[in-house]
Amino acid sequence: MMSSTMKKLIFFATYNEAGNVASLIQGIRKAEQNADILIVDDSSTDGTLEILEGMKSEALTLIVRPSKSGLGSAHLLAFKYAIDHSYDVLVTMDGDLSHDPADIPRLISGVGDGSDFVIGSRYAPGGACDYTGYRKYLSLLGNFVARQLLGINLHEFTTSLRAFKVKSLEKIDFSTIDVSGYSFFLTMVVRAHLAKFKFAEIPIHFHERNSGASKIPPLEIIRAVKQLFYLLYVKRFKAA
Ligand SMILES: Nc1nc2c(ncn2[C@@H]2O[C@H](COP(=O)(O)OP(=O)(O)OP(=O)(O)O)[C@@H](O)[C@H]2O)c(=O)[nH]1
Ligand SMILES: [Mg+2]
Repeated sequence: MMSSTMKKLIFFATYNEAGNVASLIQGIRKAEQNADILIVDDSSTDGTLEILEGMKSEALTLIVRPSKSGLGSAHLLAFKYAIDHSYDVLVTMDGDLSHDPADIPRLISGVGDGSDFVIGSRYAPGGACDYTGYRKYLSLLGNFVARQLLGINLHEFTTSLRAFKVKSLEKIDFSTIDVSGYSFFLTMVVRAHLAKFKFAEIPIHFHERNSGASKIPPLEIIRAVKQLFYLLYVKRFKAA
């Protein structure tokens, strides 16, 4: 399908991103004039909501949940919203300007060219990640180990900058996906692999969050390792 005729939805989740959302929305509007935007905010307390309310338009939908309910469940809500509103393509990203909205058209083209799942990849040739210190090595190692253990030929499993063909998302049974942690992004790759999705990796440059604080709980890494072994079991012994 031609990128220009597709009905497009760009999604990101926010929790206390007051320093980032206005430029992010402007960046998305500049990169994709004909796309709708969906934001799921979990009752931010730093003024994010007031900024979002001020930027609302027919093309920008804001869903506010009553309390912080996790990133995975926010992404799942976006999948369902895209399916229910008959979008052709869904782009997901972070709300802290780590992902460059200028990359969106390249991701959407990947879906236009026939992929079901296009991954914005820091570790594919040509990609880059601005993490420093232990986070740099943790992220590199995590993605390397996932590739080796799972035997899925991708370089990036964990970042949220992705484009989906919405029709293909309908094939996944979301009721059996654990959305409680950040390993949701890894889980989605494995489930899409089992559902025989066609993948594409597009190199991206991942920036440090622009402003505000990280929401990853430090214990998340242990949960992610646990989930990786669980997924290994799922991949070996179960069908999608
Ligand atoms: N609605 C909602 N958004 C969340 C929640 N947790 C994180 N987010 C948003 O999800 C995006 C990614 O979260 P981050 O804390 O930046 O996670 P990260 O990018 O892996 O970590 P950093 O590199 O430290 O920024 C950001 O836009 C957050 O505001 C949540 O529970 N609910
Ligand atoms: Mg971030």
